Amino acid sequence: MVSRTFRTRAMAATVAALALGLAACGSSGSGDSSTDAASGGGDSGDLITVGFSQVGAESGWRAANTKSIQDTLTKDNGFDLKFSDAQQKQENQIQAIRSYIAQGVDYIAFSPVVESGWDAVLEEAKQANIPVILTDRAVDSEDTSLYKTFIGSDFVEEGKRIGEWVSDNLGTEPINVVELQGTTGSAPAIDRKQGFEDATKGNPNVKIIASQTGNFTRAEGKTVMEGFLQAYPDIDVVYAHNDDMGLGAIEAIEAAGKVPGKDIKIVSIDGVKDGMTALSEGKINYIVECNPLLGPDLADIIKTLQSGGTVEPRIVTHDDAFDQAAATAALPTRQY
Ligand code: GZL
Repeated sequence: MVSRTFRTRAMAATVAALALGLAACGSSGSGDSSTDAASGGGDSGDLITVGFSQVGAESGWRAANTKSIQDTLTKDNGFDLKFSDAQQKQENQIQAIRSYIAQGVDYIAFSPVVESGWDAVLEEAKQANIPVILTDRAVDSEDTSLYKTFIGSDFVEEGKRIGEWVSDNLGTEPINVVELQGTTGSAPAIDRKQGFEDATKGNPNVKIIASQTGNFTRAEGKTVMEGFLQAYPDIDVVYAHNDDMGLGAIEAIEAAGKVPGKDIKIVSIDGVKDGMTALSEGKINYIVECNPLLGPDLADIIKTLQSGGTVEPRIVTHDDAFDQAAATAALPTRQY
């Protein structure tokens, strides 16, 4: 399948070749008025300075996403990466973005911990002529000129795929579902909930009896699941918005003397190694992947813009889905 990402890469390669040609003629390849390249930007010589504000280190997915970005935006690849961890606090991300603006970086990229509250700081970046790239999560700003592109998965689709599998495979009889939501106000939490509801609303057998945030962490997923087990004696399915909360739910279910994957089915999203291992062991029943390896695409996007090219406003990364057999087959070669 030729993903949009592949198309971006092909376009970047073409534009980069053109830029090299122009450079050979003594031009910096600055391109036309559509160029978003901010000249200079710090004391990094020919390196492209990029300020990246990461959500935090809350999950296995986030660790893989951070590694992909740090392994790709290296000096050898032409980048000077300034990286910050916001510990899942929006105020820390806003502070980091303002710091990057003050440093005069060439580009700012970030994964917004929540959808709202970004217009002011993104307007400051725009006034400073620093292009912004959204990775992983979206913002709800009406003004799409505040950022160059949003690259990440389609979270509504992920929730729908989970809901369709639950409806088709478990919803043949009445089932009580408890939902471990991601971080309140975050795009993945909002959209994964919506997608699941859209996919299951036509099946009267599927009933969501409780829904609460576990903030995408294993510990909080376990705590919330312990509460659910206390409050609801007849839980059939756990819908976890990410593997880490699903793994926390496994701990709670086992502590309650029940068998995860059998007494209580679990479905989740991400496809990180620990989640896929639990799936291959039958403790989780189905996983929809959310590809965290966004580093190469981010590098392609920046190089395309730096060479005077333009990129699509929305780049959707490809996600696969796994049952137990598929997880067992995929594990030996998984990159994360
Ligand atoms: C999704 C990403 C989510 C993951 C979680 O793209 O933002 O945040 O699903 C992570 O594991 O914490």
